[in-house]
Amino acid sequence: MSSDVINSKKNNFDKRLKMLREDYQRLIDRKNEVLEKDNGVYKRYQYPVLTDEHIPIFWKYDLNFETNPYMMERMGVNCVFNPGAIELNNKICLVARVEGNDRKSFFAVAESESGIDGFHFLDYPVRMPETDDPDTNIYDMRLTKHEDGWIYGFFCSERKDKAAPAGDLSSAIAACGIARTKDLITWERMDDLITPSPQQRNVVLHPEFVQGKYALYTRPQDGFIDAGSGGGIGWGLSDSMEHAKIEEEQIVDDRQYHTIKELKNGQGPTPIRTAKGWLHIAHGVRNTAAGLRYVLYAFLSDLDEPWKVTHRPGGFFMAPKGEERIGDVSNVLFSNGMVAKENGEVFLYYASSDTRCHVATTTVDQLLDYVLNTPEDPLFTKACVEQRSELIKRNLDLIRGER
Ligand code: M1P
Repeated sequence: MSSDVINSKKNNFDKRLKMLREDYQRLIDRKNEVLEKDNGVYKRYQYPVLTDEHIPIFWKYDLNFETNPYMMERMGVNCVFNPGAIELNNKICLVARVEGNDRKSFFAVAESESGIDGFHFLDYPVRMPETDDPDTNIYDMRLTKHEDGWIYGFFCSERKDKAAPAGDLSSAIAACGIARTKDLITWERMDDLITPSPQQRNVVLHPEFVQGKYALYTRPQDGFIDAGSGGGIGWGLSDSMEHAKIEEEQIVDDRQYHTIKELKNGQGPTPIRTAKGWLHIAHGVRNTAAGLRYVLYAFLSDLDEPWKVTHRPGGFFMAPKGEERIGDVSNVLFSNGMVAKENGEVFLYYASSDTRCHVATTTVDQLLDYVLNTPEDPLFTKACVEQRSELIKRNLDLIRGER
């Protein structure tokens, strides 16, 4: 190759690299704006907090001109979603689910001072140790700062179903993987959780011991996608975290016909302790002609007996809106990360359509007001209309009285 050709290629290489670096930096430096319109319960923001474009250039490109003269992307990233969240060393850290172009998900830590913008990934993804049975795919980490002093990551570990007939390359088994850390960088892997259910996803560790044991929210399910005869948010106790085992699972929050959680539901982030009870965000799923629709809902459970739900606001708390509706798996909102600051502010992290991560901000007071004062789903249209008519009448009496 003539030196002119080499020089021109090198120029292109340098130009592309400069452009990529500038685009990346602009994205990281971009301020996020709160959206004016809100429902009084939480505020949404203009931009997602993490996307595939937040992935460092050096995770995707070979930056050496000798081995990558066209400055091609070598190892692409498809999407960044379903982040666990925690406050650590005065920063908000997200442990996101990063999915490579090869469909495998892995975890990566991104941190930010504000919690609403400036999220950037640490240099390396999490190098999660394996058990004796390697995970094909891992995802959806829930982070819990437990009173035993460890930060636990509970996540889904997916493996091929070895009992599936030859030719069935889709059947899989979902199990709950468990690891612990002090810094989100070095992780110690424990045994996978054992429960009476054949499959588990959406398992979350309660932050306090209950009856002297580790307490877990579970999601028993018969199949990989279908809850089957199982489903609902379950609850169980385990003596140990090194070899976690739940002997008995009881249902905390069941599925119900013609509700937002008819098909399945799952505990979201680790619940928040409040003066009035444990505050939970969960996801509910129903079927539609366009496929499954995932929305978020909230409920409150008893402080001493967290498996007893005391308040169940009807309907969804948050549903996909605008661009949130569209992505790899459209019409999905999913949340497995929430941070409650000491001053009562709450940062709820959620992903839209299995593609990108967002934040919504609110306060413990607002969330409590929401769960304590939103009426339950009365399950029948006539009762729904009566419920709404009572509100209308109270308001009209008020408005007319003021005239
Ligand atoms: O695709 C939507 C979600 O589906 C699964 O959640 P669940 O087990 O509750 O149905 C998970 O794969 C989750 O990651 C995904 O966002």
